[in-house]
Amino acid sequence: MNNENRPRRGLITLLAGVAAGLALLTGAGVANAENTPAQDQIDHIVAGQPDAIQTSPTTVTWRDSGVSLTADAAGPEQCGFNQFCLWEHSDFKGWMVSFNESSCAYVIELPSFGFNDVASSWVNNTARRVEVWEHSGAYGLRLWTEIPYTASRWVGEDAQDRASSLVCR
Ligand SMILES: [Ca+2]
Repeated sequence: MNNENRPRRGLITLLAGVAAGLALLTGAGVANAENTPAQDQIDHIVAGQPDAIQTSPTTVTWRDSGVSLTADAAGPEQCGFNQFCLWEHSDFKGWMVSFNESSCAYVIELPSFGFNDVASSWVNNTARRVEVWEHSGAYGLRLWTEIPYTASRWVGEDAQDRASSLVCR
């Protein structure tokens, strides 16, 4: 039974990807199209957090902290001045979450920003040293440390898809 379902699930995933591509090509004017995967993710986050607002077709911003989560920010240059950023995939691709230096006042909990256990590459454009931890509350393993004004296009097999919290030093 499970084996019979598998090809169909693959097809649905493929079609969702095609739909996302079409939505990007045609802009936001497709009123009757089903939600893109990005929009589904954004809807999910916005529904659960009053502080989070959608600020573009592919971006959620948290009003109090200025943290931003975006599906359309490939490349290390997308991480702004005085920001540090994580990407879902290696080579600065996939979803990107960006933090301002003001986020450093507390332990940053990645689950709050829809980014638990997904980070694979990063940029640190701040003068702060940023530690990245396996679990919430800076517990578990310290997966990597972001030296000021450096970047990594891949955190490595052992560290990818595990980060749950950040601490600035
Ligand atoms: Ca984790």
